[in-house]
This record gives sequence, C-alpha cells and structure tokens, in this order.
Amino acid sequence: MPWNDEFECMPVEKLEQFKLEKLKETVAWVAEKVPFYRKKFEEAGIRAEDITSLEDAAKLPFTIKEDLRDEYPFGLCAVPLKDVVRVHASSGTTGKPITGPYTADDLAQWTECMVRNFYAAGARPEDIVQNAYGHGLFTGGLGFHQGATGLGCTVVPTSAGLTERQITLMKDFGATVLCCTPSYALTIAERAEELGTDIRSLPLKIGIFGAEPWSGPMRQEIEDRMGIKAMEAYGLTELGGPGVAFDCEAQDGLHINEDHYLAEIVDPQTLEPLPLGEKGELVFTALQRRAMPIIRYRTKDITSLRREPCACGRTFLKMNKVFGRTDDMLIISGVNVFPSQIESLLLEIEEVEPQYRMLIRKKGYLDQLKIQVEGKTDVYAAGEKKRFEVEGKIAAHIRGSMGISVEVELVEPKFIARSEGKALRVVDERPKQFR
Ligand code: DLL
Repeated sequence: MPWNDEFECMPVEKLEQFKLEKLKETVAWVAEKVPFYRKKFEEAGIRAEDITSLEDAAKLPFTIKEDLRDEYPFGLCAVPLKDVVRVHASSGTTGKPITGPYTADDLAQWTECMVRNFYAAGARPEDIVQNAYGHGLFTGGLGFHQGATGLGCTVVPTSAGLTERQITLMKDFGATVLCCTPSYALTIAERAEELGTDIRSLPLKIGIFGAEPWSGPMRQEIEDRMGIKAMEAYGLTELGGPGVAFDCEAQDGLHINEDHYLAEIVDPQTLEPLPLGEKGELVFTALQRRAMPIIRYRTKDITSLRREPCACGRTFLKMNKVFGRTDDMLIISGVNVFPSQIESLLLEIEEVEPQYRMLIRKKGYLDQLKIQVEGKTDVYAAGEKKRFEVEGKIAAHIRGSMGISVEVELVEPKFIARSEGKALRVVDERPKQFR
C-alpha cells in the first residue's frame, strides 16, 4: 500500500497529463525568472507554448554540472533570496560546490517525497529511525530526517561517524530502521561483529541505503550480515536530494516520484533520447520545485527505465539500479568497466571481504586496472602461496566474466579505509593529461 495513492497509483495517462501541465508551468517559470534559461531557450528557439506533449521535452536544452558551477552560488535561483528558506550544497570531488536552494514549498514537497520513500521501505510511525547520513550541507541527513519526521517515526539523528556509538545507540534505543550509505552500513556491521554484537538479534529490520552505487550482491551481503531488508533511496543535490526514486517491497527497481520528476534516458554520446528499456544516461527535469527547478539535468548516472505494473500497486516509472556514473567508467582493453561490475564479481569469491578499491594506472598508451581486495583473516594469514592462489582465482573470474585482464592484490584485513559516507572505490593514478 502506498503513502499517497492518489499520485503513486495514478493511471499512467492521467499522470502524463499532470506531468505535461507541470512541465509547461516550470518552463514558463524559469524562462521568466532565470536569465540563464531565458537565454538558452531563446538560442534553442523554444517557448513554453511550444510544449504540447511530454516528447517535446526533448526540444529543451540540457543543463550540466558545469552550468551549476558557473552560476554558483545563486545564478540559477528562480526566487528572491528572501523566499529561500534553506540551502544545501554538494562539494563533489573537484572544483566549486553546487548549491541547492529551497522555498518553504520545495521543502514540503521534499518531505512528501521522502515520506513515500520511508513508507515504501516498510517504515511506519511506530518505527525508531537511526539516521546515520551526514547531517549538514549534504542532503542525506536532513532529507531523511524530514521524511522520518513527516511519517511520525521516532528519529535518532546520529549523523555519520563514531561507529561504536552508532552500535551502542542502536542497541540502547532499539532502532528498527537504519539510514546511511551502503558502504557505511557495511562498516557498522563489521565493527559490530568485532565488538561481539550480533545486529541480527537486535530489533533492526530495515535499512534505507543510497547516495552511492552498490551492486545486488552487496545488498544481499548487507541483508545477511544485519538480518534486515536493505531498501534503496536515490537522488541528487541538483534535484533536491534523496526522494527522487525509491524501491518498494518488490525490490525490483526504483519507483521515480514521477509527479515531481520527469525522467528521460539519453545516449551519453549523441544525447539523443533512448526508448524505455535501453541503458543510457539519466536526465531529469524537476516539475514542481520553485527555488531552483532544473531543466533536463544530465545526471551522469547510467541506468534504464521500465514502465510495468508493480506488485506494490504503484504506477510510477521504474529505474533499474544505477549501474555506475559516466565519470567512473573505465575503459580497459576497449571494454567499458564500472566499479559495480567488479564489486559483483568480488562478492562471489568466498575468500575475500567486500572491501576493495580499484587503481587505474597507465602502461604505455593503455589503461591498466589493479584491484586491491581484502582477504578474510584466515585466508590472508595462510601465507603467500594461498594469497597468490586466491589472486589468480579472482583474476581468472574477472577475465572469464568480462574478458579483461586485471592485476589483483590480496591485501591484509583492514587495509582499505572504511567508509562513513560515500566510499572511494576508484583511485586514478594516471598522469593528469591522461584522465
Ligand atoms: O547522494 C543524495 C542522496 C542522499 C541520495 C542519501 C540517497 C540517499 P549527491 O551527494 O548530490 O546527492 O550525489 C548524487 O550520488 O548522481 C548518483 O551518482 C549517486 N547516488 C545517489 N543515490 C544513489 C543510488 C545524494 N541509490 C549522486 N544508487 C547521484 C547509486 C546513487 N548511486
């Protein structure tokens, strides 16, 4: 059962009509309020009146991260600052941060989207929610806080870090829902095991994880180690944070909050729209936000979309698990490689822990990939011969599945830095001019 069945179960035709109205309103709104969009629409020769179907969205220009950086901090803001009640920001890994301003109405919509996420994950007002996403400029902490509060849960805003305290509070308060990145969930599970706490015997039953790519096998690993259902949240600062898409009890793709976000898939090279089912770059238009409604934002996330009846009753479009980001894609011997593919394969090897990183190096003109993965304590301790054997086994498994040769180094337990937020999986050691 959904939280808001009027929208979440709306017949598709009616939903599309609703989206079209909101798209027209938003395009007119930004054309009037934001010089950046006015200029771009003029250059593209498009006006709000020209949009008569959802397909017409393809005539609108794209917005990219660099546009947000160029317009930093408030150049894309469509309301006077006195109407902005909050600003979040994301630092990213390079360059200037990007900002996400909200009106009071935007915040209310965000809360609604997050309540839907919690409810679909199985949370109810009687739940005790431990929110271990970083609180602050990052949208994870406050976004989940609002959602859990909006649903009427008891919120414990632990923020990220201080892992031992997370475990103590989880036990003492009897948390039933944990919210954090999947890599931090793994860090918590591991520390609890070291401290002799069996999370599986605690009241914890649901995790709502997101903010970074994670593979299906990683979900399984976390479910097994914590004895919970690992549910998912997807979103990005540019669109207001988490709450863009979420999975339901079917755990079969993430429902996009379609009354708020228009999703498209485009070919990342040609930028041509791709039909449902085809894998490409996810592009979003925010349909109801007013402080910074973004038009055709290229997320760099790779996935595909599906429109199909779901066991949960929601009619919302589904996106498959994010496969990876275009900027995390490596080309090894001509093969496109995403960290999540390597992760899935590593999790099939019983001698290793799910802790790894990928180092990219240059050999001649070619990129080379070295994978460092932690051996299980007894495997690593068994000596060099055993380690060599496991390294060979992993390299053969990856070669057999993906057709690429990689160097594998079995590293000692705890070698890889543990994540409290977004895990760093790829270390680019190539000289700057080759990146
Ligand atoms: O990570 C918002 C968020 C917070 C989402 C908490 C879910 C939970 P940013 O820091 O702007 O915002 O990063 C956005 O993170 O473009 C994806 O590449 C990645 N990402 C977010 N959720 C998922 C997910 C938040 N479920 C970027 N699966 C996005 C894969 C995800 N990648």
